[in-house]
Amino acid sequence: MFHSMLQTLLKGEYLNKAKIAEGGKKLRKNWTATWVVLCSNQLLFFKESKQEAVANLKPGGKSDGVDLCGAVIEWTTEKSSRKNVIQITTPNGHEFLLQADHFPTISKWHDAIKKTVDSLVMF
Ligand code: I3P
Repeated sequence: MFHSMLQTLLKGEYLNKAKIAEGGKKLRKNWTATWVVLCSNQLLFFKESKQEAVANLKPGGKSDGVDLCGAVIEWTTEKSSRKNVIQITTPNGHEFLLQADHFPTISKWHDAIKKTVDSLVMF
């Protein structure tokens, strides 16, 4: 992925992430602490430290991400026994859960991602 033209909307932070479906197919849940960065139209996930993540934002850098265009973001109490869980569902059937023990942290990410998704609807 080429990230250099993307504007970073919300700087990185460690959140717990679990991908629970890919292409509509349910996956075994595996929570991992992931460095998450919100850009203009996508959410980027990094397994490494903050510094490596920043280095990887350069062209040719490696990351995993989710295109937020057409995505749905919602709070969920059904998909996990954990508290403070948000779910992101993409039009191609990928489902991710993001969670943080600190409610204001995840709430901030929910609001920022929702704002981004809403802004992309116009394009
Ligand atoms: C899962 C693990 C997850 C749990 C999930 C379990 O077991 O305990 O933490 O999700 O619950 O299946 P395993 O490690 O054996 O795969 P939560 O922590 O989000 O509840 P689930 O099957 O109800 O999703």
